Order: sequence, then C-alpha cells, then structure tokens
Amino acid sequence: MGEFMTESLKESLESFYAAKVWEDMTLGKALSAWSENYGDNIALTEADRQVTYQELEREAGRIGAGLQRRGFGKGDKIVLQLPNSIEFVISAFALFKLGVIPVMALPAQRKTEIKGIMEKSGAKGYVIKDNYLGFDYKSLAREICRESQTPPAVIVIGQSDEFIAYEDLREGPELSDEPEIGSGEVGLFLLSGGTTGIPKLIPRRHADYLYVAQKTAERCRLDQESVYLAALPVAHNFPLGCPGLLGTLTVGGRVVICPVASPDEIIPLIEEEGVTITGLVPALAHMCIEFLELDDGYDISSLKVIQVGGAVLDSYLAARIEKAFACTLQQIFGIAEGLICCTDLADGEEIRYHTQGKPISAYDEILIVDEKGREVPEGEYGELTVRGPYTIYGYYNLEEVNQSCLSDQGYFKTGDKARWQNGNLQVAGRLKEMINRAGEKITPSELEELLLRHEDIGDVQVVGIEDQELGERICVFILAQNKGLTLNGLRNYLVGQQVASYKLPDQLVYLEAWPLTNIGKIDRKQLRVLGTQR
Ligand code: OOB
Repeated sequence: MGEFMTESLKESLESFYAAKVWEDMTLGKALSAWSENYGDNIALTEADRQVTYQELEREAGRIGAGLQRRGFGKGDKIVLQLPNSIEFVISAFALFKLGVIPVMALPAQRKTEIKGIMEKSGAKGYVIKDNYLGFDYKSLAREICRESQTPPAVIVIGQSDEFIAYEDLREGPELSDEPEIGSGEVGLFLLSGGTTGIPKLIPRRHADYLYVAQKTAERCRLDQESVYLAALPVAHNFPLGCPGLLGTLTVGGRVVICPVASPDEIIPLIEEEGVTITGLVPALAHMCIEFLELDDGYDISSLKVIQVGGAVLDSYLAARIEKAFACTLQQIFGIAEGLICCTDLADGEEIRYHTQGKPISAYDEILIVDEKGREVPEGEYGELTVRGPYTIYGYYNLEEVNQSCLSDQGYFKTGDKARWQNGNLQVAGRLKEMINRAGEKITPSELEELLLRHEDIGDVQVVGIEDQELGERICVFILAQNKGLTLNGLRNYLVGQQVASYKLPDQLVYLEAWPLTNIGKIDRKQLRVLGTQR
C-alpha cells in the first residue's frame, strides 16, 4: 500500500511539462490555426468528397453551434461511435471547440461496452451512424435509452427516425462564442480494455494530445505533400494521433478516409489517392501482403512509410512487409494511456525489424522493472513502466484501479514485457493475460464471465493462443461433459449477449480435466500449450 503517487508530485510534474514541453494550444484552436495556414489545401478525402481546411473549420463550427443550441456545453461528455468518415472528423472538432469531451468508442463495440462507457462517463449524448457494415446502431441506441435512467440525446448521421438528425444541427447561425478552454484541460477520452468488460476511460489533454501528434509527425517526416490513409478505426489512438489523422493535419497534409479496414479497400485506395503513409496492425499488414501477392497489378509506389504497431510484430513478417509494400517500415509501440515509441525512418534493418525504437519525447522517462519495482539491468526483460508529458496519472473515475496501475513515483505500469536493445525498446508481449487479437485487446475474464452465464457451461477458461494470422486467437476451454456445445453455438450465444464481434472465440477445446499447478490453480500456461497442439 501507500503505492499511489501523491497529488503534489502529480501537480509538480504537470506544471513542469506545461512550462517546458506543451504548447499552450487546444485541439479546437489548432484547427483554426491550420485553417489559416493551409486554408485551401484538401484536409480530407472520402470517396468523391473533398473537404478543405477552411471547410473543416467552418463545418466543425456549425455542428458545434448546433450542439450548443441543444444544450451541450463545456465539460459535458458525448460518446462518439462512428465509422471512419468525414463526419467523425467534423464531430470530433465540433466537440473540441465546445469543450465537450468526446468518448472515442469503436464501431465494433456493442451494448455491453457502450452502456458501460455511458455510465462511467456520464455522457449526455451519443453520436452514431444509422447503419454500418450491416449493424443497426439506432436499435442499439434505443436499447441503451430504454435501460438508462438518464437516456442520452442521440444524434444520427443518416436516417434519424425519432432521434436528432446530424443534418439538422448544421442549420442555424455559426458558433460565435467559443468557450475558454485551457490547453491542460481534458480534451478527449480514449478507451482501454477493461477487466470487467467495461473499457476504462483515458483522459487525454488538449496539449498533450497535440504534442504527440506533432512529435510523431516529425518522426514520420510528414509535410504538406503527405497523404495519410486512415485505415484502422480512427477512434483508436494509433490512427487518430500517432501521427494519424491529427498529425497529418498539423502539417497541412491530406487524410484519405478508408471506411473499412480490409486489404481490398486499402490497396486500391493507396494507388488511387497516391497515399504516402498509413498505419496498420500486424494482422492487417499480413492480409495486405497476401492480397498483393495474389494481385500484383496495383501501383502502390507512392507509399513511403508503413507504420506497423499494436501487437508484437514478428521480425520475419517485418521484412516481408517492407518488401511487399516497397517502402520503409516503421515499428510503433503505443498505449492509449500515453507512451509512444517508434523506429526512425533512417534506422537500419536490425533496428526496424527487431525493435520498436525510441520514445518520441526527450521527457519520456522509461523504467523497466522486476516484480518488486526495481529497475532491471540493461538488456534484461521486465515490466515496462513510464511517466512523462503525455502519459496519464490515472483513469477517469477509477480510483481503485489507479492505485495499482501507478508506482509511487507516478510511473504507469503498462503490463508489457520489454527490454532495452542497444538503446531501442523491444516489447515481447503481455505480462498480464489480456488477449491481443489482431490488435484488439480482450480480457479473458470478461468472456469467461459471460460464458459462465450459459446454462450448459459449468466451468470455462479463455486463453489467447499464438496465431500466425491474428497474433493471438481466442481459445475457449470447456470440460468434456458439455460436448453438445459447438464453436458456432458459443459464438451465436455471445452475439446474443451483445459483445463486440472481435471478442468472439476462434477455437473451442474440450478437456477431460483441468491441468493444475502444484498449488491447485488451473495452469493457464498449460492450456496455452494444449490450445496450440489442436
Ligand atoms: C495501441 O494502443 P492500445 O492502448 O490499444 O494497446 C496497448 C497495448 C500495449 O500495452 C501492448 O501490449 C500492445 O498494445 N502493443 C504492442 C505494440 N504496440 C502496442 N505490443 C508489441 N509491439 C508493439 N509495437 O495498440 C497503440 C497505440 C498507439 C500507437 C500504436 C499502437
């Protein structure tokens, strides 16, 4: 106990960064500045729609004004659950300008997650698209409203029915009085994986988030000629701000919106739009390579940088990626809670293929520690911990979790196994047991809890199994007496429980009995071996 850092340490670190590191700028004001500097440049492309910086500034002001008229104001929260789209960008900036804090939900999230996020954040609003990839978000919104004591105002892009139409927000005078917002105030909530199925809210400040976008844009040598393809869901830290969408806007470049993260969308867009940089998780990069191998008729020679991160990247795959995309691979390690490390474009193959490079800020303080919190000698593995100008000192409204995820010196414990390799970071995987399936994080206990509610399941274990395609696949173990269950049956059951599609199991294994450790706990390492053998 007594682990939790003191308020005064937190305050002194923050005022240090504010004075030395952060620019006194908010995300809303930054857009105004970019619009002044790059006014007629195209900021966004989505299919045949183009939006200039000036138009983006004006549209964000319009939507902001519409939200203001409907009673939203500084400090309120709104859950934003939109696919990659121009409207996502406009809505996000409208909220930044109003000082309303967007909660960055992913389109794949379903009732369990969204309800949890709503409750935890106390969101007053919920912005959705009517339909995306066959899923009806209005039905989800109706259920959420029905089950909530204080239902959120729902804003719909597309056919709005009984809800507020996004288009209607545009009508009326433009935003005239932008509220005063401090650059050190919270600008957005990112989401992390949670142990109880409810994602944790990660408060990121205007200034710290802009700082990361700028620093990563520098590492990637972005400029006005850069064309970034937003392929991964943009509510995620990586495509949102590392450098992603925001980093590209900081330099006056162009962001091409890819509405679905699949190779048959990504590869043609690179050719059509002359994309110079994109960011992918290893599994998606792998799928793109296979797509390119099947059809080499695409000219993707505009591509200069391919960033790959989110999960461990095998060095063999790293080399294949670079060859297939014929450009420089940048490995990037990041956490929504802050720290970003990445390789430099000028680094040699040894570094690019085998490490995740260096932190983006000279003020990032990394300590790799053993179980007792003591720093391990250079080159040895330990837990990656970090504090710095953009790493959080705690999740929103989760005091208990915060006491265990921070050291008394304010270092955030990532739960990742890492070491230094000649001055570059090498991350080997999770110390804790979260499953990293194609970059999406799944907590085994959450699925176990849901599966245990199934009337035919007495006991269950969920384990991540190493997988060539996905990084890790989700394997469910049940005991032999339940042989009537099938993998498809379990998946259907979970769909009925409204969990995100990426959490559905990939494998089902029956066992006669659990393998046990010498003190009688279920041996999850052994389960992993058993899952690999099937
Ligand atoms: C990114 O952020 P999150 O918050 O979704 O996930 C963070 C976790 C890390 O703790 C680590 O376990 C894993 O994802 N991870 C990597 C990795 N990058 C992330 N593991 C091994 N190698 C890597 N390169 O995933 C994220 C945020 C910003 C940029 C890139 C990724």
